[in-house]
Amino acid sequence: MKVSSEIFYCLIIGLISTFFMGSALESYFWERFGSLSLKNKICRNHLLWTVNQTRASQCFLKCLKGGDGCQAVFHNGLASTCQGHSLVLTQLDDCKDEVGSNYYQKCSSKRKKNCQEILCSGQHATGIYTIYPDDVSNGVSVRCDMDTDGGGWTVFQRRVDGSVTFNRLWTDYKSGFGNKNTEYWLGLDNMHKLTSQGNVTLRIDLIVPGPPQRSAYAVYSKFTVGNESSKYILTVDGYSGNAGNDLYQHNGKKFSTTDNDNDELALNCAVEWHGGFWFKNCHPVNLNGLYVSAGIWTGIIWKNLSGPYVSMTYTEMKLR
Ligand SMILES: [Ca+2]
Repeated sequence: MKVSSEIFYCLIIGLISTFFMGSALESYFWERFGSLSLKNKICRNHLLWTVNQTRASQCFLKCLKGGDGCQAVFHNGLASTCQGHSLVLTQLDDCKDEVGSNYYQKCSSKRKKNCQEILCSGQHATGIYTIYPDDVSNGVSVRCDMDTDGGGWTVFQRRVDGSVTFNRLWTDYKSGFGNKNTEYWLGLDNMHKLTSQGNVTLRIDLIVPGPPQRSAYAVYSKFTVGNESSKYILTVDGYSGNAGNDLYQHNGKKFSTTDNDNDELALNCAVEWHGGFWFKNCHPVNLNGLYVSAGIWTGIIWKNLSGPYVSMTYTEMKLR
């Protein structure tokens, strides 16, 4: 009964929204948010308005018609309340229990640009999906992390077992390489497309070998990768996490590979440290170094966690 009512909402709201949105020619459906436990919760994050409304379909319509940036709603049929929110919630900040409340986000029926939109379409399993980073490109196969902090993360760098070499030339880093099921690099051109439309968060998950083995993460609320003529310049800011803010020292740096030296060292950092990265005069962070190297600074380095000697055994860099 629950499923059929959601399909009903999908069809009806799709038709109604096409009617009301007119020239936009875009329809929407509504996805009950699955990855976070927001059932029987209500949250104040990004709250736009609250109205009395018994029916979920009317609550969706108010959000669609408002022209106020409404992206998601909390609806409580028991309490007859409808709240519009300007952003899709991904963290359980400022939330409290409220029996009968459900959270829904507005999902576009267009081609999915990233893993957040894949998640919104109701696909909640971590795995390999096809996304369309802009209107002109063909589909790109990517790994989506649907588990970490609400999911919807487009993974663009992954090291797990050393099966793929990251000591590669400019054209490989530009276009991407590796295997999405094990280790891969999505490619700088795609990373530029995925970050050039603003409001992108970077997350990095790491495992530091033991004993005892431990995990750590860093989040940057601002993240962009420039285009090729800027040498894919890196912008990161707004750190949070427990790994340390080491990557901020790479903010504003150009990408370098063994055959394309754009760093601030007389030598080429990519040659010295065996992989492409946004080097300055080398690195507190080098996640494309040699897998589990025993050398000094040659491994997969996050200085605050590893110092120069310890190489991470697992990395994922992802955006949302
Ligand atoms: Ca240099």
